[in-house]
Amino acid sequence: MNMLKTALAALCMALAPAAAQAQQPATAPAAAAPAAEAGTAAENAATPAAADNAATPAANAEAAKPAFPEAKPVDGIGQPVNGAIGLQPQVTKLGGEAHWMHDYILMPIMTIISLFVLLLMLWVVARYRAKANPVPSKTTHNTFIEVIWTLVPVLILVGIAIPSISLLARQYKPAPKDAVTLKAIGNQWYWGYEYPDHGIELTANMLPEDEAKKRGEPGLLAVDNRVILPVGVPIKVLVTANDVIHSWAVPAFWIKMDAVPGRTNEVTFTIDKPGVYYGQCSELCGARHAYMPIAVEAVSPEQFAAWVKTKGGKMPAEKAAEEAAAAAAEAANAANAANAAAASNAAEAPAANAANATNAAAAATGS
Ligand SMILES: [Cu+2]
Repeated sequence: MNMLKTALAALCMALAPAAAQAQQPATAPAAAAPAAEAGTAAENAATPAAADNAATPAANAEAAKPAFPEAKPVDGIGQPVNGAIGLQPQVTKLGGEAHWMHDYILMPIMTIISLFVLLLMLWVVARYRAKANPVPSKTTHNTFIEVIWTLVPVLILVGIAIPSISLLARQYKPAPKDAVTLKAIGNQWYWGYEYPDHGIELTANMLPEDEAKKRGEPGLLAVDNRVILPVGVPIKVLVTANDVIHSWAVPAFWIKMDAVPGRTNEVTFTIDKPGVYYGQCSELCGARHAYMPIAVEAVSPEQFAAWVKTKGGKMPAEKAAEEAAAAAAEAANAANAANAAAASNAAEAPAANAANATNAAAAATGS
């Protein structure tokens, strides 16, 4: 009996680590994702080489090397700087306006009000202390001062609200029809991306510190698959999540949008300058919240089209042209079929007439 108990205990202990591992479902998709991505990368790398013989030197390189050369990030652009204060340089028009409003309207107003209140308090403390002012005034109301201290803050707030609300409204203006659509999907703990109009999907996992350093990228911000977007074209980002609330945020674009499971949030911006811009998940989403960075590389529209090709995707115009060609071919086939049917009908008609005549003759003879 004791032997049996010991054996059972040993078995339980042996199974325990396996059970513990089975309780971490989040590790599995995250680990599976890079593997799946590697498969896609290999396929994608194979496609252009097979498609046209005039392949770029990059496509001739081993499959592990990306077919699309990644740009090097520039220090102080699109990434934080040690010891810096203030906001990152903005590369979107609305970001530039918001940055200007922060620096030249909000900060001066805040500074003036804080200093004014501080000086007022210091003056009151000094001037009306018990020693300097032994017989305090019994005044309880002063209508003029009360009107001033109500009216002035109201005017300041209205003055801030007018440009602020108009800026906010422009930030949430729906994207134009020709916008490039990117879908960003938050997962514990990586970002998935889709380009629904181009037929591209990718996942972005953080690069290990040493690998990031090797590539000349900042640690904790570099990813294995960057999001590539064209400059000068409106971008529509649809943000959602698969598990918990995340947030897709890129400071250089002035963008921070919550990624909520079961809901799609939309945000629009136009990037003005090519470059590499980093961001991070900005909603506390779990143990590895700090390790799901965002890296966007903005390139010229021509380079973007080339990248779409290396990923096995198609530009919407190309897709539309192909669809139109297919529809035209189908219409031509239908027309051919109709002609053939008409021709065979025409051939059958005299025969039918002859048969009818024979029948009529037989009937006449019969009667
Ligand atoms: Cu997150």
